[in-house]
Amino acid sequence: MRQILGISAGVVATVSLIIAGFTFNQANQEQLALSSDLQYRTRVLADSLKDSVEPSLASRSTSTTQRIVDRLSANERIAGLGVFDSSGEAVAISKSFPTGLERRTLVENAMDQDTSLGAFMQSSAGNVYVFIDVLHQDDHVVGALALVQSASYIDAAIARIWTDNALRLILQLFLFGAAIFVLVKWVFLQPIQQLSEAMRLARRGEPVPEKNHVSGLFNPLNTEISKITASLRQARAVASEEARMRLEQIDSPWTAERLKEFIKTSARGRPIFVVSNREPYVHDMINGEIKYRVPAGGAVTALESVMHAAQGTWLAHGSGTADKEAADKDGKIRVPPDEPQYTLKRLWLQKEDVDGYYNGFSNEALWPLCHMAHVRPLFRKEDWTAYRKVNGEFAKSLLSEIRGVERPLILVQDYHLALLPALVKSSRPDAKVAIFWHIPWPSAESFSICPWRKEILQGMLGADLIGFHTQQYCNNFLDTVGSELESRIDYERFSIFQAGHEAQVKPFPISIAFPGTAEPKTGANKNVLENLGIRSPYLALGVDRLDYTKGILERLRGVEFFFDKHPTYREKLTFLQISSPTRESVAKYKEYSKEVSAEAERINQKFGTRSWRPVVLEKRTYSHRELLELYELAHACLVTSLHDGMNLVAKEYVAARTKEDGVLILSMFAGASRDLRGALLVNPYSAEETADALYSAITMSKSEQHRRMKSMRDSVQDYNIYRWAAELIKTLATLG
Ligand code: ADQ
Repeated sequence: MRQILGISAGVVATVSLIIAGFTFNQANQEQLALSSDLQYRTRVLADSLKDSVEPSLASRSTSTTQRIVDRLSANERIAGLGVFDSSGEAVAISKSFPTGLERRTLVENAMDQDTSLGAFMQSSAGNVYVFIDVLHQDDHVVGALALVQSASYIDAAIARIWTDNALRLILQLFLFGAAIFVLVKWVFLQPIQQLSEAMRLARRGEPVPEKNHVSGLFNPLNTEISKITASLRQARAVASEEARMRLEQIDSPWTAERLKEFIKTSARGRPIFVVSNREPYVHDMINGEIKYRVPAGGAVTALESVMHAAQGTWLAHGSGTADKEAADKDGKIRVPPDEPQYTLKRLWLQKEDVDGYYNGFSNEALWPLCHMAHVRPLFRKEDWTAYRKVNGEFAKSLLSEIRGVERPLILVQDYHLALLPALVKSSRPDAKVAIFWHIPWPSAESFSICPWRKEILQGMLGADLIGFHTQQYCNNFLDTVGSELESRIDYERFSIFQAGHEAQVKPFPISIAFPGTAEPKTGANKNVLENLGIRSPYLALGVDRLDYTKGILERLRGVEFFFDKHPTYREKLTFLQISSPTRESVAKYKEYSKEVSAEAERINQKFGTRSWRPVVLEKRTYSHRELLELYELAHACLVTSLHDGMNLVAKEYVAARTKEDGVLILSMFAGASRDLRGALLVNPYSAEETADALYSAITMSKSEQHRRMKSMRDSVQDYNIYRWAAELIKTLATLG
């Protein structure tokens, strides 16, 4: 619309300028013509009057002259008539002679030059033409005749030209404007919109309906669009065929494309449903505009690929400030928003339920219960009630989604939804349900302190498949079930049988997208460090959510120990800790964040100099790109979690080290320590071990760095996120 208005305004301005130019010219010519005509007529009239006046002036009869003047001025075309003697004094003057004229000067000038003179002047009677003719007797100047003719009709004629043309202009503008509006809208804009819709459909491989074919001016493009659609379809078929062929080659790396093909064959068209607390796309209201973001995390990347392939439904809690506005009345929205592939169904929860279910039971009870980080779990009855209620709401929503869908495959994510598998299976035994537990599973003794342990286990055992990151967590789970419930455990098959239902327990070590999704590589930007005030030759890095399980305080003590033990490295090494704030409404997390700041400050006070801070603490969420730059610049990365299901930062660091150097210092209590054998393993509780590992990392030979890093990169590439998803789906689908 703005473009149409812009074009119309441009045309209006141009037409107005042209018409104004023409009108100006026309008015000038008309004025010139009328003026010369008046001048000519006045001169002829003056000449004829002169003959009557000259004799009376010669006889010096004032009364005769006056009579003649009165008689002659009765002519209605004459505005004034006067006779003057040789000294310029009026001898006789008509009553109607206009006042306010500079006639005397004109009269004197004419007599001095002995020639007739004329001029347009303003007078009491308006615009007039004054003509002075010199009177003679025997070739001597005896006086002058002043003839005044009204010229106001010329002004009126000019004004009429301007008004007529202005009216014509308004009419033309109106007609032009309307014509342009219609022309641009119907002839250009509408076909362009049709064209862009046709291109969008073609890009997505969907048929372009007849109504999207443009006609008229753009008609030739229809053929081109058809050709593009055909080529795209062909390219997709070839890519699909190639991917299918690659599937046969066991050694080829797992990619998003390979995963898609794999799912098509292994799921055999069975619809896939993912259920998680967190949604893959969050819509927020920012400065009055709805914007979406993708929350960080490996699981989202993997499950996104699954959803792209399966085109299923993802059910999650709608937590964004504009989630409701962005979704339809059922809470559904097609995502990714730029290129819809699957449906995200948002579930709306009451704030007090979220407090109890998420902040309370999930994060203050189950999280510390499953992590051995020596933070006491808080078991509140009301949190448990909210947890059960919300799990019930998820079940209700999911059941309504799978109504009428035969043998759906359901992937439940994480410890927020432990009760969901049994709730779903009791209504839909034909559904195949997997639950993947992203955090550790503790020992049977540790778990036994949970007042609602049996209900949680029963809920999980409703699933057909229960996945953990490591074999150790699977073992712990089997032990826990063995000591808490009446059941039969088959240690050969790693299955638990209860009332005729089998739940298989299996490790699926989660990973990252490696090789990563195509992001242009620009090389590390050293300004990043300069901006943080880091100038030391060595950089050690930590990247975590500000969570007490990540061992950030213990890591800082390890760094302190390092500088105590190796003072020569002061001012040569900086430890950069990037920590994104997390779960800020939970008291323990607020406290932890303060403690981390205080500890960093204390160490900086102890060793810092005018130009160097040993610890740089950044408390904010970094973008993927920014993290990648830091991973590329860090000589060592410290992942010293007190306990961690897997830890993706360790794998991200390894993936970023394309030159196959750098050293990973990894907690022996992180699941990743099972996969990344090239890391320097430490007990995070020992500051001395962390300090020693840091020293080894900084002094390690290039060849050893290369040997260790290469083995870790090979391992992440071999078991990347796509393989994780493929194994999970394959195992679930083959369960029946
Ligand atoms: P998390 O406890 O969140 O995940 P982790 O596996 O390390 O831990 O994943 C964190 C993700 O957040 C990484 O992708 C990392 O890049 C990103 N991240 C961390 N700090 C950041 C910051 N400051 N700015 C930006 N991004 C940041 C849980 C379990 C883990 C398990 C995963 C997946 O606790 O053990 O590996 O799920 O199953």
